[in-house]
Amino acid sequence: MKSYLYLFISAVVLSGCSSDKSEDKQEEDKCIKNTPQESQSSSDLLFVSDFNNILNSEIRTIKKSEKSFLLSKNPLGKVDTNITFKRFDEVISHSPTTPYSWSHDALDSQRYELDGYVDKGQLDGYGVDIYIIDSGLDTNDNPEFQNINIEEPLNLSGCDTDYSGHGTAVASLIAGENLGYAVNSTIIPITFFDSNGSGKLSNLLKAYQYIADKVKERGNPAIVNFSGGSFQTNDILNKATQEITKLGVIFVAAAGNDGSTACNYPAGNPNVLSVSGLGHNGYDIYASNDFNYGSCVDVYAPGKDVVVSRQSGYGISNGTSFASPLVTGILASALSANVISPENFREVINNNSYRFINELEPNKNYAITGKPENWY
Ligand SMILES: [Ca+2]
Repeated sequence: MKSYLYLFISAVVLSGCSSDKSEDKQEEDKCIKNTPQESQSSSDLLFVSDFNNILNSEIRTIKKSEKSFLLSKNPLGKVDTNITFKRFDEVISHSPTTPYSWSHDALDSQRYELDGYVDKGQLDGYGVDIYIIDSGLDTNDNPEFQNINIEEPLNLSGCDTDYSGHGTAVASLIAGENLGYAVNSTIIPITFFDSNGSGKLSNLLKAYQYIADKVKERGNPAIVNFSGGSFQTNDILNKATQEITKLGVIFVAAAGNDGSTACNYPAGNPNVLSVSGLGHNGYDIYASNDFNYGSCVDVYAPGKDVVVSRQSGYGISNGTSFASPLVTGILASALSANVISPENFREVINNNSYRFINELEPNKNYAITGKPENWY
């Protein structure tokens, strides 16, 4: 089934994440002043018996005498839950230069050829829960989300809508009617980033706890997408990230837009599939020096000039923020069809994706394609 993307993005409307500085300031204040709701933690806590105690203090010293799951394996000193995580996007100020999204055009080819057509295949992610930790999801008057399945959203930022548009853009690449690869998956939005595009570790851990509880409760195959990160990490974040993936959850995160080999977290955690961005035509990995590369990257996907949903229309954005959800949507579709499992997905990606050879890491870096053999 082929569709020509020009047809559904002919009325491209570009708007940045922020249209008015003074309004942004008000929005930012409103989001930050609101007290985040408490974790929905049940008695079946994933992490520690005193997990909420950790969350309730920004910096807390855990005494060795305290019994906790984490402490038993990872003695902790000060837990800085004030670490700040940023979203990995760059707002593009120019209008689209192509009538269709090169990202989707490239992804239906095993070697990233651009033929002007988009084939998203037959799979749709049905039965898979996708947790999107981001800035929220605004579906109002948005043609991409008329039929989206949304359940059990969680708001940790206090923002009453997706002011930046980042989460909405990310969601469109996962489950948008035209832009998404998992249109029949169930989206569980977790509003984490405030209108300034940042969020604290304390809230990220709450998001993790919520995901853990819901995964156990719902019993569905699950994927997490986090298009953000921090250079800082600590034992509790590393352990919590690992615990999420131990539940059989595929965790996908953006590698970062620093143009370096440095690790952002949680992408840098070995349990997380770290996604970086490709430039135009798929070959130009380092074209803009924007995207991270090297050993902290597991897979590449289009991240430059990606058409995304912006408010009620479309726009173009850059960033590993957008490479990550492309991978998430494709993996959700493959997971739905039992083409991959949480145990073998890395191997399947390795064996089926287009491999880039470069001087830094021969035979290591590869790019996911939306249509590897036998995927659909
Ligand atoms: Ca194509």
